Amino acid sequence: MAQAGPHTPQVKLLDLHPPADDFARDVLDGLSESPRALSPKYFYDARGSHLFDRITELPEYYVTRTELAIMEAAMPDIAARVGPDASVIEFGAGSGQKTRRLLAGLDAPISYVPVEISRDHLMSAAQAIAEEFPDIEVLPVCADFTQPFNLPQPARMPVRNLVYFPGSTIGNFPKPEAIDLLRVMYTEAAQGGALLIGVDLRKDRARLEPAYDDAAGVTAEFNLNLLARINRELDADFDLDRFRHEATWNPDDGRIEIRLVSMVKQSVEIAGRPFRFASGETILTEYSHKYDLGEFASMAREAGFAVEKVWLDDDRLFSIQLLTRS
Ligand code: AVI
Repeated sequence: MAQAGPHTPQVKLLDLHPPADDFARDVLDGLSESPRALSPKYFYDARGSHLFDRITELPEYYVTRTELAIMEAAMPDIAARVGPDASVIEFGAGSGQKTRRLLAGLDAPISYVPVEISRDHLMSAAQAIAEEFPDIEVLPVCADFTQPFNLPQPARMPVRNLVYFPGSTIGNFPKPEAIDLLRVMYTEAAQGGALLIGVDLRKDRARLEPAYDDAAGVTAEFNLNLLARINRELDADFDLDRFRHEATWNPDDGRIEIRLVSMVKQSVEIAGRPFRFASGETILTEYSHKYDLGEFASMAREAGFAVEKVWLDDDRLFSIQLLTRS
């Protein structure tokens, strides 16, 4: 966590004590299912987070740079539509460029409320933002944002809440869960509030698959790190050379599906329990849904939102959308 110096604004944590993940239980259960599956939330240990940062800079991974470019061009319009004295509630602790661009570009936002389950990550990100934006009250909340939660009260009353969910992370949730999450955002936006969300769009297989299976092998390493993490934390003996990364576009369900494929018939031991893999057997590790604009608008509508404005890049790869409570 960042150390507070003599001139560093203090940020006050609202700790809602989310229940800790049970990594061991989830891994043993997920690998006992048919087909086998592991949650993508477990990608992000220290090594996985570092690998994800590298993914965002890959030439094939258009997502991050396209969203930033849209944001850059749209910022004056976003600021005009949101208006002055908003409270920005970010789902996830963003200390990245997008959050900074938003806070710098809005008209005098009064508070910034990052909501994140990892306390350490939350506090270091919140402290960094507080140092950079001394005029914005930073009020971190430690909570599981998939469930409704209480918001802290800023010292000054905001005109409206702006929930912020960039990166197309919404795409990593199965569709019914994505709609449930939009409903939580609707609740947190409160009366008169809005949601600013990054949504990746449907496009050709030829563009999508390399974005999730890059030539340098960083996404493969990111996926395989999940097995390395199980080895490190759960006393397991996965041989990483006997599994390979696979990313395939499923046009029917509109999603990239990421798996680990056992390259041989093999047995692996995890916390004393044997797991037998046939040659070619897979472990599903992630979905990354891509939506068309009409499909996402109807999901938003199911959660109570109306689409006020969509900003796109020239190639229509990605969208930033402003949804308002209807
Ligand atoms: C975090 N999330 C939006 C990424 C995505 O594009 O679905 C995760 C990712 N997985 C592999 N590459 C990127």
